[in-house]
Order: sequence, then structure tokens, then C-alpha cells
Amino acid sequence: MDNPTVHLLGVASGLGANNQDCGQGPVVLEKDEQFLAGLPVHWVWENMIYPPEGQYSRLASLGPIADIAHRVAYEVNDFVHNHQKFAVIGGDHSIAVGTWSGFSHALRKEGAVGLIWVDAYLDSHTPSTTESGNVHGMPAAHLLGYGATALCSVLDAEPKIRPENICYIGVRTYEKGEHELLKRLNVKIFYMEEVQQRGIQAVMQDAIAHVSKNTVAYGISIDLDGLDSNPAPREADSNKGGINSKEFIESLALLKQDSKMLGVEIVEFNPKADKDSKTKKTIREILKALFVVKAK
Ligand SMILES: [Mn+2]
Repeated sequence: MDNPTVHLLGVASGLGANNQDCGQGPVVLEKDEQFLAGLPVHWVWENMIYPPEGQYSRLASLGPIADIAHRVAYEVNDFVHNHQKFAVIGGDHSIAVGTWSGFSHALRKEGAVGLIWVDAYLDSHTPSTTESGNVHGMPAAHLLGYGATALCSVLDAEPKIRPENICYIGVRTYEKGEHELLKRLNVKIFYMEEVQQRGIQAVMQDAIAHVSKNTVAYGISIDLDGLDSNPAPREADSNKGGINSKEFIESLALLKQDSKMLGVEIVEFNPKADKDSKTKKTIREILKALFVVKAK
């Protein structure tokens, strides 16, 4: 198999986060000529998606975030229709509403889609259960069809992911309301404890089986908060206890071999906090692990 062309879609929005610096993440990566240098894959940066003008935060950002979600969803819908491999680069995790709405919408006639959600958090609040008001704590609930109508009805009014077709990896922090929703829906969660006990390789294998079971395709959403290499976790000042980045990247070989895996999203890269470029290197390694089929 030859190396594919991979379409990179930068979404330069931090509107869903408390610290909005992650909105600069894809802008910094696109400008950095060294970022993907030497990888034997044809990378194409699509037009960067920027948030609407103005200052927005917490629940006041729902409207602008819905606007971004529509634009992202159109792009991803096109990638899938054209059988193009894609990577959406954030930005905060609220952009996931757009990515996976577009993905689900594109394949709806063929069947349901699956999603692996790698994260320290559950991101499954609704506007009525959220404690912080930050929308990056809510995308998964909206993809499941719960929460604000504007974020539940991107491209179509149907729920985008069925509860049995999503699973989490690496969760180690959550709040009551979001946890209750997922428990009620019987969503599969591989907590960090299980990753430590069984190893990420075994957990990833189970996750792939889970999201493949009743679906025609699946994707993976990676919140860098979930990994131990990220120096800029959401609230805390350290990210101890995350998934070992090196082992995580090795486990991605399982997805590369799988023709049902169509795309990735990588979010919450804050270039200002990435002083030694550790996270930037992690993003490069993730893309390499998922898309470089063979070395030149
Ligand atoms: Mn997240």
C-alpha cells in the first residue's frame, strides 16, 4: 500500500476553553516548516478555520462554537465523501462537535460510525450540568444527542454517535453530571486505572473491537490532556498519571492497519506552554504512526 495524501484541517479556536491559547495551536504548526519535514507522506493544509470576531467565553460561546462546528463539519463531510484521509488539528475539544458530525453525516446512509475518545476527562456535560461553563467539557454529550440544540443539529438533527459505538480511553477526572449521563447510556469507559493495569496496547485493541462492532467506519479523537507528555493540561499544573505517550503512539499501529479507521482529531495543543516542543513532537509522532504506511 502506498502512503496516502493526508488532509490537515486546522481549527484555530480556543473559545470552548478557559485558557484560549490553544486556538493558536494549528497556526503555529502550519507555519513550522520542520513540523512534518521528512515524513514520506503528502500533507495538505486546508484553509484554516478561525472563530467569528469578538470575545466569547463559557456559555456565551455556544453560538460561535456552533458556527465553527458547521464549517468544520462541511469540510470533514467532504473528506469522507471523497475517500480522503484527514486530521483535524485544534483548537480546544469543542471542535469535536464539527469533526464527528461531519463524519457521521457523510456515512449515515451506509450505517453508524464509531469513535475512540482519548482524554483525561469525559467532556460529556450539557449546558445544564456543566460546572465550569466551558464548552470543551461538552462535545461528547452533544454528539450523543444531549444538550444545546445548536450543537446537536449540525448538518442534520439526528444524534451523531450511538452510545454503544463510542468508547473512552484514559479517563481519570470527571464530574457527577457528565458521568451520570454516560452511565445511564451505558457508554464504555476504559479508565486510566485499567490502562495502567492492562497496558495501552491491550486496551486499544479492545477499543477498536468496541467501535468496530456495529459500525461502517470509525475515527479517533485525541485530547492531548490524556497523555503524559503534555505540559499544559486543562486546569492542573502537572499532567502526572496520563497515558505514557511513547506506548500510546506505538498502540496506534493497530489503527493504521485498519481500513475502517478513517480519520483523527488532535486537540488542546497550547504552543505557549510547549516550551521544549515536547507536545509538538508528540503530535508529529501521532500523525506519523497513523498515516505513514512505509518509509521511503
Ligand atoms: Mn477533551
